[in-house]
Amino acid sequence: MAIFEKSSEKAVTRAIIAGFTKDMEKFADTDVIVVGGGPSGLIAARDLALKDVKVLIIERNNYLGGGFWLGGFLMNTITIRAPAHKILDELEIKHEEFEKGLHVVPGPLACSKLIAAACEAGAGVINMCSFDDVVLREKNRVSGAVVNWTPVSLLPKAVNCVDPIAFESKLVIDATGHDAVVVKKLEERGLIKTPGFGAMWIEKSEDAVVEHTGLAHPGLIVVGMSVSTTFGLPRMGPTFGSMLLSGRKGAEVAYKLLKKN
Ligand code: 48F
Repeated sequence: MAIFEKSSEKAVTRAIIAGFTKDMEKFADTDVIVVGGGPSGLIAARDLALKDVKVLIIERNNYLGGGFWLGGFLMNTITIRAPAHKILDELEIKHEEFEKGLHVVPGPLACSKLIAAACEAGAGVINMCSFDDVVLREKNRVSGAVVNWTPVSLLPKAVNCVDPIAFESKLVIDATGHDAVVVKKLEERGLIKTPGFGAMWIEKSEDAVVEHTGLAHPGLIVVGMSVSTTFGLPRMGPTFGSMLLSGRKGAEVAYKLLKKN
C-alpha cells in the first residue's frame, strides 16, 4: 500500500511551470520591486505587502536573508539596539537583553521568521535571479528592473548570449547592501555620484542610515547598507537594528509616494 497519492513526472513538471508562471505574470507589472532580500529589503517588502502594495523581491542567491543569518565574524548571534527590538517583538521573535538597550537573538531564528513574515504578508519572491540594469522612463525616472538568472549572469561573456527580461514597477528599492547595485548602475550612466561608505562607527552609522533612508533618485529608494554607500556614511559594524528601521522607513516613503501618484 503506497503512502503518497498517485502522480507522475509530467504532472509535477506542469505544477512547477504553472505555479511559477502565474507568479511571474502577476509581477511583470508591479508597484514596487525590492532588489535584495536581506533584512532591510525583507522588512520593507513585508510592510508594503501588509498594506496591499504589490511588491516583488528579486534576490540573486538561492536563499533570502542576506547577512542576517550571521551576527558577525561567522558567529550567528545577531545584535539589535533599542528601539529596533520592538520589530522583533512585533514578529514574535524571542530575544534577550545582553545589556541595557542591546538585544541578542539567534540569526537562524530571526532570519527565518523575517523571511516567513515577508512571504506570509504576500510579497512575491524570485530567487537565483540577479538585478542587471534599470528600466528608465521620462526624465530618467527609474521604472523597473532588468534581470537575468544568476547562473546565466555568472557565465563567461564568451558563452553568455542569453537576453535578460525586465519587470516594470512604479518604484524600485535598492536593498542590496554595501554593493548598492541599483545606485551603482545609475552612477555608471552618469546620473548619480556616490562617495562609497566610510570607516566603521556603530554609534553614528545606525542613526545616519535611518536618517538618510529615502529617495536617492526619481523612482529609486535606498534602504539598509546601500544608504551608507550612496551617501558616504560610516560602515555599520555587526549590528542590525538600523537595517530593520531603515527598511521600515523605506516602505513608509514608498507608500506615501504611491498614494500621491
Ligand atoms: O547585505 P544584505 O544583508 O543587505 P542589508 O539589508 O543588510 C546589511 C547587513 O546584512 C550587514 C550590515 C549591517 O549589520 O552591515 O551587512 O543592507 O543583503 C543584500 C541582499 O542583496 C542581494 C544579496 O544576495 C543579499 O541577499 N543582492 C546583491 N546584489 C544583488 C542582489 C543583485 N545584483 N541582484 C539581486 N540581489
